[in-house]
Amino acid sequence: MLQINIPQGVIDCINKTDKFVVMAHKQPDADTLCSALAIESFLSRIGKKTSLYTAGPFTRIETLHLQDKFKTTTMSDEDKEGAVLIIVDCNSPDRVGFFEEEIKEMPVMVIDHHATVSDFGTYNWIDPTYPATTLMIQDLITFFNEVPTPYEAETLFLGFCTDTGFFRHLDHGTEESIKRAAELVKYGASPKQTFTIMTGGKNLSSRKLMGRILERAESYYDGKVIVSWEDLIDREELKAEDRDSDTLYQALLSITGVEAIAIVRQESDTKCTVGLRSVQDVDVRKLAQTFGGGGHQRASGFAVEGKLKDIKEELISRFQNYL
Ligand SMILES: [Mn+2]
Repeated sequence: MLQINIPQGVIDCINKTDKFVVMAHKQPDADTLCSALAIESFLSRIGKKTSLYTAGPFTRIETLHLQDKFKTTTMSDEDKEGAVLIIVDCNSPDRVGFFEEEIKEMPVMVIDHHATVSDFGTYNWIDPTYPATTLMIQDLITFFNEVPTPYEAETLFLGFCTDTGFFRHLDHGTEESIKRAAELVKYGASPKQTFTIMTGGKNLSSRKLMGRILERAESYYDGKVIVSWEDLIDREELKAEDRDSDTLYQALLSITGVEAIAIVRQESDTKCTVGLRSVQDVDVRKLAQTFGGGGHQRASGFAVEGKLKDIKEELISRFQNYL
């Protein structure tokens, strides 16, 4: 059961502060961007001075239309002077990218639903029972006896839908989240338009890249684990940037008997990133943590130095401890 349980320090800080810098994490997804946009919109309409930043880059198709609302350069003194920094959807300083150094002298408020808790932040509101950070922002607006504007409702709904896989990741006991989503529809969000933003905009090369990754998928541990990969050559040959991870993960997770999947992506000759997903019980966050990554129980990832082949083999071997 989701309850509005905002720490008093966060509320007091919003009440007594006139100026905020709102920041989304680096390599932003829709949840962090939409959380930032909605809280910025809310704070500015209750009379606060605000500015919006992220280190970017904007790579996810469903976030491209949000890009021009954010500053992606070093903070200006005008924005920074006397401001409290609000960071949404992450709770460690390295997740803000190149801003890490310059935010050190600022008071920081962290609003996040990830379980990894650091002592970063002067005012923290961290609650992993929320399925999306946007839902926390929605509760914050409600707490201040306001309702979302149509723009805020639409924005909050997009963040909520991307983090919940358009409700697919919501299990029993999530009726409070769905009630809040219904409120957003009441105040101006369209599920139909949101689904189009989330699933449209693809190009042929991304489908072909997905085809290659599916073709290469191999099964381990009696079919419980599926691992596949993509390398630099794939992306160069296909001129593909985006592989549409969500659709790809879905396709592999839907195989009978599969409990978890991993896709290794070569980023350079010496570096790879790995995306992990599980159907139900396998805790892929714990597995990702052994490589220095993190995330959620059923969705996690990490970046690691090494050759694609070696990383893949090490990953397959470490899986046995988590099945
Ligand atoms: Mn999130």
